[in-house]
Amino acid sequence: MSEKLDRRTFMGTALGAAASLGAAGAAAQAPGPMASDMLNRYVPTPSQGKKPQLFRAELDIRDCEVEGKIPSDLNGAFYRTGPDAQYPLAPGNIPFDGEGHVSMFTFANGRVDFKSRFVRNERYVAQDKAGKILFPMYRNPYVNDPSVKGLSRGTHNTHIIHHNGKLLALKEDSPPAAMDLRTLETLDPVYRFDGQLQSETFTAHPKIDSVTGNMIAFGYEAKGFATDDVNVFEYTPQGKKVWDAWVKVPYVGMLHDFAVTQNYVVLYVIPLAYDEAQIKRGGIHWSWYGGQPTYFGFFRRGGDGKDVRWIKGPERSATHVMGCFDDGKRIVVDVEMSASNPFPFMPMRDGSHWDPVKGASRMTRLSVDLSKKTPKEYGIEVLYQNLLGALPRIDDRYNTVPYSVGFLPCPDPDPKDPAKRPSSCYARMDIPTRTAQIYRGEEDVTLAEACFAPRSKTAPEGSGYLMGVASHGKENGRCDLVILDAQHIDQGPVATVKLPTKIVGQIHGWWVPEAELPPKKA
Ligand code: V55
Ligand code: FE
Repeated sequence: MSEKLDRRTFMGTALGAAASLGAAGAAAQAPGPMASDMLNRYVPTPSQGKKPQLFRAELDIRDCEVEGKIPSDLNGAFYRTGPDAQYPLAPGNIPFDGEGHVSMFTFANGRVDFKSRFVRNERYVAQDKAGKILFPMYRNPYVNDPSVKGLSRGTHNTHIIHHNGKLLALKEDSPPAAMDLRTLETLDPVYRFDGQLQSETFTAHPKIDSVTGNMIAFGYEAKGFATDDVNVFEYTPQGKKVWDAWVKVPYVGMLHDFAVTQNYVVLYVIPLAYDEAQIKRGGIHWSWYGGQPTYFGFFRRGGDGKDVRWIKGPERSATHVMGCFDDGKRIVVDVEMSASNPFPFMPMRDGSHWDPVKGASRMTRLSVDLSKKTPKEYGIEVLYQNLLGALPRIDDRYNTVPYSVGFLPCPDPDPKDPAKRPSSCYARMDIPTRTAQIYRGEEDVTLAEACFAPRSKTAPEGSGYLMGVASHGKENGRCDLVILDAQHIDQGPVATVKLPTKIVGQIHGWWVPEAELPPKKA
């Protein structure tokens, strides 16, 4: 590895700049073939050698500057969230522990307003009062300041969704926080669905059923810290719980996302697992257990979970599900998959160095043959060899059913000058044909996860707009929101919302059409 790419430099940058997490970054400062492998996920934009600074600016910008024209059929709000450390992270802590800061672009009749607010959850409020960090280590309750006993540790920095008239801000170690869809005011810092939520945790990746509109979600470590219990549940759009089931996992690994088809729920256990010795040393919750197996677990929706079958597989990581379905013969789950630990800031348990090649993800199809009574293995097929990247999205109307279109932030799969920093791109994947259309971002730009907004409720799959935040490395991270015609992303933006500043870095985003938003307050 070259000087510039050594682990310490890389980690230093990665740990410091939680405010600017993106899908590409630090590694990209260094040219060469390795750069594109590392240009993969949640790596901050280059801090250009400067000491990382806190961000924390809550913003209101009315009638943003726009280049091009906002399409007349794009009305609603694009929400996004990410970690924005309230106080400097404690030594050894990781950027995933920054406090959740939610932002929102509201589109109405060609006009765009921007607003951002921290989630005023119990942790934020307590730390604000104390003027310091009280939860110093990612998911390690033993090092908390004694004053926070009984408070929720949730940062709500990972995802936001609309459910039953509320914006739910999510972190997988805690119940959601409920926010006002228009003002981003925190309405309930520990939202338990009017007492219906039994699990102590709630995933950052609920799914909306493509047929019923119900929300299916789960919590892992559901009976408390480091427990092997998972609770899966389903709520109507009006917030009534209609189903839940409990299962036990083979070991306590990170269950960041899951798959829900019309008939099945799939949990995929990866060896980024609970590390008790590390916790006792005051470290973070997880480390990567090299050589340990994965488990693909599936069970019927609507059942009691007792039918769960766990299929053992090779060492792999899979964090996000792109799409999934079952067709009676197979369960198919498309995921971002890497050979080993995808996160440079998650420790390797054996003390080895993080490997950027083994940590690079590709969209990969996992499948299980349902005709076999006890399937002994699950299939693994890489869908796109040449696209590296994480944070895939689809047209969310196809969450639980067969789908064909995916979107992925990725480094240029076909760079003109391989010695230069590859540009940050979006791919629109046509999955049945294994082809992709590419949008190449401007030079020196890092593109965050994209979000799809359908042209209308009944528009065909993938017909609408793809939007994502582009941060300009040479302008101190100043951001634009790029809006592309989702069917012709290679033609470049139809409109670009120009912000005067950088904004909080994004993990995930969510589109809410105008018809689902409450009336605007005066
Ligand atoms: C992820 C993000 C998190 C986390 C666990 O893949 C997994 C993402 C932003 O926080 O706590
Ligand atoms: Fe995620």
